[in-house]
Amino acid sequence: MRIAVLAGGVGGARFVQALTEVLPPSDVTVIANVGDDLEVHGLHVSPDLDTLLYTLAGFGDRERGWGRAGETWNALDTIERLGGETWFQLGDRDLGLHLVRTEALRRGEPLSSVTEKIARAVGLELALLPATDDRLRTRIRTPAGEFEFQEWFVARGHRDRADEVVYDGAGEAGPAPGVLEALEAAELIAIAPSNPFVSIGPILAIEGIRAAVERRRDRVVAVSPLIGGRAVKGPADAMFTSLAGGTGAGQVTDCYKGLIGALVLDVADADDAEAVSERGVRPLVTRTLMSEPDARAELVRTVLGLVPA
Ligand code: FO1
Repeated sequence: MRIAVLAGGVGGARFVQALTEVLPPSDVTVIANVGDDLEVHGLHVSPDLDTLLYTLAGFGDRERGWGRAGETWNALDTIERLGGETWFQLGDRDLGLHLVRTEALRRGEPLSSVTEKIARAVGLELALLPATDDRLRTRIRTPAGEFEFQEWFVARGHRDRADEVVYDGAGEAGPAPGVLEALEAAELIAIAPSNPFVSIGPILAIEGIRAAVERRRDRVVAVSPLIGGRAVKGPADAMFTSLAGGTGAGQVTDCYKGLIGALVLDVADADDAEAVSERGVRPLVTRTLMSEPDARAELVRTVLGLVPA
């Protein structure tokens, strides 16, 4: 079964990993967020693409959720000693990837093409596509001012209330090669349990992608990133409160208004299923915590069950 997945970093990577435990990886195309990309020490870093790459290739750091397992930090120590900026931590192993990518981008190679080469080099069999090859950057408006995504998320520890999320460049950005084709060809489009505002939002802010998802709405299923109204990790719940007015399943459904046919909810949110169906979306209730193997398998069965055999 061909499946296209819209995904952010950690939640997206775990979800795709769960899918490929059941489906042949060659059936899966991942369309990844690039809104939190940044330049660090002159290097282009694509945190969500890299979390997907590392996790799916089996060398991601499971505890941190980002970067590589068994990482060392010698370069970072040197940077610190020399008075450079160290708020965004790049490990020695991780640095190699950023060097290769940055060099290719400077030569004029598109992000999608260098990502494909890196994915093949680390042995991935699925297609990993950045949502766009164009510049798209998420910015967060807060009472303390407006910040680039990583400045808000990492440097300021996402403590400032998010009053608005801005997708800078989305209006001019086009889908990367292969993205629309994957969305058209997919028997199922899944939206991973990633943060709808900062992980999925930037992908859907690209008009061509949004329209393609909208057209296939009956075949689109989203997985809620909230369990019992709380995020497993990160600021999603706080963002739901400030940006959507609450952390219920109704608010999650509203984030994907006109775009999804079904929403997967955790059993802890079963009482909220009616808020989903009231909005014309089919609620599917199952366990969604992907750290538990049984729940992971159940989640994948539920998602794939949306497609008639
Ligand atoms: N997250 C942090 O909280 N602190 C860091 O220093 C940090 C460095 C980093 C380096 C490479 C990379 O691929 C990811 C990194 N992340 C770091 C994670 C990243 O900021 C976020 O998890 C994602 O952007 C949100 O999806």
